[in-house]
Amino acid sequence: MTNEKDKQLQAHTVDVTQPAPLTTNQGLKMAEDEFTLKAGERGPSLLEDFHFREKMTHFDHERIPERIVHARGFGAHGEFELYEDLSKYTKAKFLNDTSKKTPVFVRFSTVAGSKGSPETVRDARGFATKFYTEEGNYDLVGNNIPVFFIQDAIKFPDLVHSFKPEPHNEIPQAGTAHDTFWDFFAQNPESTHMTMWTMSDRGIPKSFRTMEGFGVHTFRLINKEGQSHFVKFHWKPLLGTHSLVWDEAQIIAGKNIDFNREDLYEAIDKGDYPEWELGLQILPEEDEFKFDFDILDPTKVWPEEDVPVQRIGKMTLNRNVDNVFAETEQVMFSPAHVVPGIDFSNDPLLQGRLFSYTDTQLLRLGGPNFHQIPINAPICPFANNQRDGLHQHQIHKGMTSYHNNAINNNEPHTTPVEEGGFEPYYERIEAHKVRARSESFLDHWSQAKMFLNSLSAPERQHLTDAFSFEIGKCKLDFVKQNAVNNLNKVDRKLAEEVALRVGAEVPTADEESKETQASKALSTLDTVKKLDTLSVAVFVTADSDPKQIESYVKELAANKVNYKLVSDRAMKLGDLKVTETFDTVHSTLFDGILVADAVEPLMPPVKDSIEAANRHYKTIGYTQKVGSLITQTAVKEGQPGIVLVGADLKDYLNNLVEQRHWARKL
Ligand code: HDE
Repeated sequence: MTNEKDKQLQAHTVDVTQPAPLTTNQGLKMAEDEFTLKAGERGPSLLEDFHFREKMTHFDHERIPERIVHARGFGAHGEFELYEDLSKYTKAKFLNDTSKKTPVFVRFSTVAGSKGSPETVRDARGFATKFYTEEGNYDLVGNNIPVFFIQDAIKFPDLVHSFKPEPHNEIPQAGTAHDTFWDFFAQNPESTHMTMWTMSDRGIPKSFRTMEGFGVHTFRLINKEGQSHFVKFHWKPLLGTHSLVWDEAQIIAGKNIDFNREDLYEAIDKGDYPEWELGLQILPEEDEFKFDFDILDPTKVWPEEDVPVQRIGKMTLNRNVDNVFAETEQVMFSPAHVVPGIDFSNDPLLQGRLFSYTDTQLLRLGGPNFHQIPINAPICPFANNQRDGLHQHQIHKGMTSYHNNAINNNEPHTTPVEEGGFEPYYERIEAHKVRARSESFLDHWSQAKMFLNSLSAPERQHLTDAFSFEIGKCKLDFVKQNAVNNLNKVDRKLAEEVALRVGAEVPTADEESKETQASKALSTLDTVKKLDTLSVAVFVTADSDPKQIESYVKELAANKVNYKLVSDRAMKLGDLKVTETFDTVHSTLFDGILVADAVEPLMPPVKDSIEAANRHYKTIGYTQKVGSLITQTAVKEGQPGIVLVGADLKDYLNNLVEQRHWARKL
């Protein structure tokens, strides 16, 4: 299936699998590409060698600056379909016509790490979507966390400097577990709410496919009559929201640094297309001041109980990129890319973002013509009087390149609003010029407490563990103390426990937020749970009965569960292929394990895989044959998710679908 964007990209695609003579960039066919031109076989190389110089110069310039944040990312193509006409709220055409599919490109990312960093670090994740609409590109440049660390864009460089590796030794890579971040946290307590999220399970998503996405800011929807509604955007994954556990995330960072991209790539490659529903929280203008927080404050959520999320469409990612550099690395997103019917609020963080994203591309993509790069180009025509610049690909024919010209009948012309021209929302502003924060932005702790109130017991335990790990990694005692003191303003018990674990004083003052509200939507305990695309490692030996193993894997496949056969060596088992070994994989890379056979005594990596699955609360199936071996490990028979498997996997699958068995006693 090809959509308009695919066709446009195909026009720029070179199929390097086809036979073709090797040429220079000038089209000269070369007879030799292995040796430089030399004076004699053992002699010095000659400057005349234009082929060598061209090849080496190109290679020397193959890298571009990585993104200052969100450097480590992975993308895919797809489409968006609308469930219902939203013209009541917005005139954006892609949100009015349910018969149309809008091509999209999505890039997921971690924030702090550099381009080659592991993917399972604790961090927020970027979730940036470009809709190629008939009215121009609309970018929803969001994260997997609905709030942000700061309230004003001018603090972004400070925030980023605090969480990036410390400048004197470039340690640590891709993480906030160090002094400068926790110093920022304590000195800038508006970061408290988002930090609760990053320390929760949301900071270590299992897969891009199992993350929610959020536009974070309040935006506006504008209809044909010019009426405005405030809106927050959500992406809801149809596979549910699932996370790793911290010990597992750390192991995967070593075992498979590409864990998340591989998962996305393989799912799309197999045709298991990931899907998200687009949700809107819509608020009439007159309700702007109805809440005990300011709706312009990006450190606040609109509780879903107060403003329900309406699911209005579905996005499906159905095509991997052909070339990661050309597409995923060169794509650029900007929250300033809107279409008529979508507009900005006065959120001071959003306002600053409207500048930063284009600015950064001038360096990263090398000049002002980055919109002409195929992945960035709109699918609708675009024309204006901008000219020249580095990497200009268009040949502008004609004399004029200025607006208000008579020579060319003042083309290109502007478009009246009624015919689809964009004009900003007609908002009345009357104010003094100030550098200040609104008083309505000052409560930094109530929603952090609401988040805590909303977590289930295991989620809360993970959060406490994460704070203890991260603050515990700080070297400066006063930084630890200040961080704990700030936590005390959220919740006394949390501050006490963390203080104890990191060696700080338990704060004496009772300053904790008195917020009692909880919001069910903030917990992931009752998320969607499906067997589809879960993965199982089936442990076998050379002596396994191929018929029995075949029947197991057939049952897994029939339930849409992915599996790999794992043994001490790669081999054939009847008609089955054992592709993985205990050298190449580990239980952390799967949702569950099924120990169909094992050799006594258990080899250390086998035992380690079984015990890791156990302490990561995963489903462990074992056959009668290996029952006695299981007791040689830390696994306790009869605990939740520890399943004795017979001829079929019914019971095993009923457990697997739960994904984690938090009630298991370790
Ligand atoms: Fe970004 N952000 N950001 N950000 N952001 C960038 O743009 C910035 C913020 C987000 O996959 C940069 O092209 C400022 C919030 C994503 O290419 C940069 C501020 C949210 C991505 C930039 C913010 C985001 C970026 C780096 C505060 C969630 C990756 C390279 C005012 C709603 C997009 C680039 C991709 C990338 C600036 C805050 C999400 C430097 C100044 C809030 C998903 O321009």
